Amino acid sequence: PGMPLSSASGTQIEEDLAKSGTVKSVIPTPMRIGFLGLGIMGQGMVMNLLRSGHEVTVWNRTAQKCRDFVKAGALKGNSPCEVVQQCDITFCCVADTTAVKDIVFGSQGVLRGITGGKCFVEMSTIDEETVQDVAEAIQARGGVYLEAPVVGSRVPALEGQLTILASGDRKLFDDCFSCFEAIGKKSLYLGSDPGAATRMKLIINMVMGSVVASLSEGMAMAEKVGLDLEDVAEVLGLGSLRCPTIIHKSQAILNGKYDPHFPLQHQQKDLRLALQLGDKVEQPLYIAAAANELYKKARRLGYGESDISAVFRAASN
Ligand code: NA7
Repeated sequence: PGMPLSSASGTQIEEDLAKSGTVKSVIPTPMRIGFLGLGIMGQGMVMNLLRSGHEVTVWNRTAQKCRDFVKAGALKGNSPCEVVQQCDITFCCVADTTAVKDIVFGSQGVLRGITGGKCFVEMSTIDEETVQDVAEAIQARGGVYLEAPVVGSRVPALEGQLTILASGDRKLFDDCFSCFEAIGKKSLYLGSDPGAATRMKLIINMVMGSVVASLSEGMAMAEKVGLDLEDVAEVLGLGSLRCPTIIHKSQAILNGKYDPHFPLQHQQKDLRLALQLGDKVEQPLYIAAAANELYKKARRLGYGESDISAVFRAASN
């Protein structure tokens, strides 16, 4: 527990981790853990799994992103299939539905490695239908399925402060205990139904998207009517709107610094998926629908890979 990273350290992600100063005492499961996807979220999660003493085998489509993790003690798999074969529990956290389908159903994909009892945990935020397809395909081969999308962006991922929303196999949820302890501050089991955690995640991110879109419009209008954005940010921070999202995103807008904590294109994807879900159950979503248009415009302006706070550029355009 609390195992230090290897002496071959000194990577950017380890410097970030060192700054975070969070040390948890976790008793790591002896099960072999696989992790597919070393994007912004995967990087923080894998480092925290390693730091707490888990044995982790990583794979990422762009293989050079594995390098820092191998230096920090991870093993490297050559394909999703190989990772699943070598591990007891394999987590997957990648961009979107297309990425998940490639990784699960592809020729060297997860499914090819699934045999009786192998466990797969889907952490990407994707649509409900794909979640069902993946769950059924894994189970049809005798595998065990859990979905566990997380709430939180780059910094909570680095600090092991994510909120884990899980649904699917209960025993697998319990077996993930030490992993969830390492990456999160709280994990919730929302039932055995694949899709429940995804629905929760989409609602949470829908609210987030609307809040940040509204902040952007406010800041854009403030600029137009001749107010100092620094004053606006200060006033926002003094009242009941004082929360991490409003504070951090208003600072990002103020400084014009949009390095991605939560990529804007993922926020727009989540709004799109939430709108689809609303469509299915005839829930009107006026605010989210309008916010979605603003994020779409921001993507068109070239801010897809920037932080969601860059939606300000669409509002002020
Ligand atoms: P990032 O930082 O945009 O990273 C995306 C990851 O997904 C990255 O590892 C990509 O690999 C991978 N990816 C994207 N497309 C594919 C395909 N087609 N096949 C395999 N791998 C792919 O995302 P975040 O870490 O911020 O977010 C991950 C999820 O959590 C997402 O659903 C969010 O909404 C929540 P690459 O390095 O580009 O080769």
